[in-house]
Amino acid sequence: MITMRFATKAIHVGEEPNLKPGGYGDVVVPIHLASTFARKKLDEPTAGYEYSRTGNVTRDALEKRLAALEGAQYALAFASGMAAEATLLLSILKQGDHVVAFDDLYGGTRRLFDSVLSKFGLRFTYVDARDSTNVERAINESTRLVWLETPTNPMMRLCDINEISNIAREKGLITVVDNTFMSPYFQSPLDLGADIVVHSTTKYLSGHSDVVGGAVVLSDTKTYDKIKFNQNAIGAVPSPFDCYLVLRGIKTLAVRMERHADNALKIAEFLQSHDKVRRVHYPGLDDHPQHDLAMKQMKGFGGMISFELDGDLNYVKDFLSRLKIFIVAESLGGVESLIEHPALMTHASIPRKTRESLGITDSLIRVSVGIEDVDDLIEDLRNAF
Ligand code: P1T
Repeated sequence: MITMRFATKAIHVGEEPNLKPGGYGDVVVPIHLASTFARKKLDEPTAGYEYSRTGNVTRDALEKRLAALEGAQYALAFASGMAAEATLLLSILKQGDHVVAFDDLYGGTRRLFDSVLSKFGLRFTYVDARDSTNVERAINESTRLVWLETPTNPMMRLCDINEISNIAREKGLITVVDNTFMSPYFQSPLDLGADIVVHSTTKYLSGHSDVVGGAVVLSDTKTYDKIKFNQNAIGAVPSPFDCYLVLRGIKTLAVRMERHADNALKIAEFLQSHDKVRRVHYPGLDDHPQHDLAMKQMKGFGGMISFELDGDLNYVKDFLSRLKIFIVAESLGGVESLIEHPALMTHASIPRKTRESLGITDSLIRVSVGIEDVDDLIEDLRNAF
């Protein structure tokens, strides 16, 4: 077997042409639409698949590729990032279990924890995980899991995956990292010591804002078996067409991520120099308080920036309405540049007080920098100021 580097795996793993007798040598995996699979005789097994909720050819190809990119044994694909998160936690936790989580998380993740899973007896404590000792101090005898996002959505804060995974492992806890913002191209949490990675494949992995999906990636067989059981039992699986779209998007992940990051650094520097901007949060800037950690644990700084405008909500609204290329919309990671207002959009479900204590004020804006010509993007921002 030839050793493949990242960009090669992103194109080939899971999609090897079948040149065995009966195979057609497809260069692109077929969108395998069958919901069910025939058996010759009741007591004879099927040819490998029974029912597409349980397993599907196109989904298998995607799961193989996702596992390869994160350097893992297994991946499980889901109908959304939230479906991946919910199925994961329902699979490995039980009533009374306690989770320590980074306080600055995607609003939907906090909503899942606080408004859904807490009703089933799971308990959550949020800490500022920029300081690993805050995580350590929050662990109690019921804690089973540590949940991290790094960089966080939307404040672009980092936590030390290796340091926190070591603390967790010593206490027998599982560490989960939501790697959506970096994608496997720029960050490899499992290599840094984490146990499980989750993704919203809606974002950089698919890359074109045309599909919603999620994934759980890991190497421990026992844990995989539990999640696999619940992937089928709960059933929040992606359609074969959605799997195809994510597989197709992943092929260009390496080149897209490079361009996202190049553009983002230039835009972050432009924003930093503008007198209508109070602060820019981008881990690639020298003055990001955790720039050194970013250099240590990430292979690039990604395409996400947040910044504080020097003005009130009305100025923010006017600024957004004057943009011509940036599209005002939730989500991120697509080829087109998106811009949004976390307090009124992605993080609106978090109570105002909590939001503001995290820094998600009315003047905070989040940008997902696309791969357009960066000079056009900068001109668009300049005109809108
Ligand atoms: O949207 P969905 O595919 O269900 O993924 C949820 C999710 C999980 N984790 C992170 C870090 C995310 O950013 C998201 C979704 N985020 C947005 C829609 C957003 O605009 O931030």
